[in-house]
Amino acid sequence: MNLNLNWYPGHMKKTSESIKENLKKVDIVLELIDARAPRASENPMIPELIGDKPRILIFNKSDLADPKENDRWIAYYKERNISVVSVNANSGKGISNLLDEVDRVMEDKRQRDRDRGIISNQVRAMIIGVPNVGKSTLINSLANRKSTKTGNKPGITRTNQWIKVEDRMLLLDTPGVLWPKFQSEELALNLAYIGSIKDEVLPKDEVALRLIEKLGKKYPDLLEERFNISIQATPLENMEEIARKRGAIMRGSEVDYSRVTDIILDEFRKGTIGRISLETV
Ligand SMILES: Nc1nc2c(ncn2[C@@H]2O[C@H](COP(=O)(O)OP(=O)(O)OP(=O)(O)O)[C@@H](O)[C@H]2O)c(=O)[nH]1
Ligand SMILES: [Mg+2]
Repeated sequence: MNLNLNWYPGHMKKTSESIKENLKKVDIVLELIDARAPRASENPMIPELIGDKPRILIFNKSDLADPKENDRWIAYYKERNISVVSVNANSGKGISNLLDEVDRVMEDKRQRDRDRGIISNQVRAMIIGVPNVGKSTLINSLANRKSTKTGNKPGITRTNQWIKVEDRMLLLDTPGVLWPKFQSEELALNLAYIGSIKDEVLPKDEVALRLIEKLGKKYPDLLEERFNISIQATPLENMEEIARKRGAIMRGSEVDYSRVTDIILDEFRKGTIGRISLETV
């Protein structure tokens, strides 16, 4: 498939450059990754960019991920002494754990501040992550009000914005950022499945076909159950079977590939096919 691996819109390049600038203004980095695809959604440039600034890795959309795989990933990062929490920014599940973790990670700096006579307990945190991962939703959840715009497609947040959470936190919402080169086609596809890459720049029907191929191998039972099909020999046959079951058929009984593509991507992204992890430890 001809998925453009070097796709890199201008506003995202700018954002990536501004990460460095923003870092000077904050105490801590909260990096959101998608629990369904932690490897694809972690920005490989961040460790280098942030230097010794503390970072917490936040597994968001954990409600959509396979719980067993999610636990394995969390354990994997903890074993490597990487600070990590699992949340659902929509419902607020895990938010209190996140606040505890922020306190824990910030304790050293607070002590140093107190020693120097500074008594502010305010934490300035920068929220980063790939487009559509839930950054603005998490901020609204932390602030307990709708302070930033959210939406179920990438590219909603356009500029940086500070949001105050009582007196305890100052959060910097940032536009989602992708990196200049995806490490592999598989990881790029995972970003496409979870909705971090604008559909308009994707060969959408091929992406849906590859998703069906992947789910047919990893989660055949979920596919069969959701679409009321029996797994066929090829992904294309599965896709066509789904189209027939859902009435995505044009005049002359031809499969409407564009409609079945939308059904597959939409239902995967909403989690209606089931709780699915695209990557294993
Ligand atoms: N199921 C589920 N959906 C979530 C969760 N967090 C966010 N969402 C949904 O994901 C979509 C994107 O959320 P946003 O908060 O706009 O994402 P963002 O990272 O700010 O996106 P950009 O500003 O475009 O970079 C919205 O439809 C949210 O409702 C979550 O934990 N679980
Ligand atoms: Mg946003």
